[in-house]
Amino acid sequence: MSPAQSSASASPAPLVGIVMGSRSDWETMQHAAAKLEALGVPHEVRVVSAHRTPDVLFQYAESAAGRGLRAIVAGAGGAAHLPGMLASKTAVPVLGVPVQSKALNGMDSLLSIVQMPAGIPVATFAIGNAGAANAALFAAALLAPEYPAIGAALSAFRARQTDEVLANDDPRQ
Ligand code: RP5
Repeated sequence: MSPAQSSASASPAPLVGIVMGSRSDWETMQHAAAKLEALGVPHEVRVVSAHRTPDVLFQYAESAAGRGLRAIVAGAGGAAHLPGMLASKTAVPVLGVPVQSKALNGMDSLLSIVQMPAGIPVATFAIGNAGAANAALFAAALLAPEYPAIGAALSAFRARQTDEVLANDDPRQ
């Protein structure tokens, strides 16, 4: 599934924006899109680069609240400025996903995203696929009080997850 296909299937009225610094981040960020899709959370997916398309970044952040976005899941790798720059231009909560970089295994991404100065918060998740998935689950949790169907889908997901562990609790089998 490409970012464009995921975006098309999410219409109308996205509540969550998934953005990433490069198409190469999609391998990681598709795990966020898959979780939102599974929970029935309307979302959109875009490539927005802090370094290569800074004007698009500003436009995206400045229009986010007005377009109804309630959270932005932002993934980037290396000198990962995207989540912090988005957060500096919008009050919509930004959930940062450090993409696992080739050179430094994502430690550069993690530190770039997590070490925000006081005043502009970015909620930072784990490096890589787990972080992408958890950022989506967190966005769903933010929406759950206002959207009962999302809350119910989230509860069902967690119950299934628990049941799967309980049903397979002998690692030798
Ligand atoms: C960052 O640079 C992107 O978020 C990506 O993780 C990294 C490498 O980008 P590409 O060179 O693969 O486009 O801005």
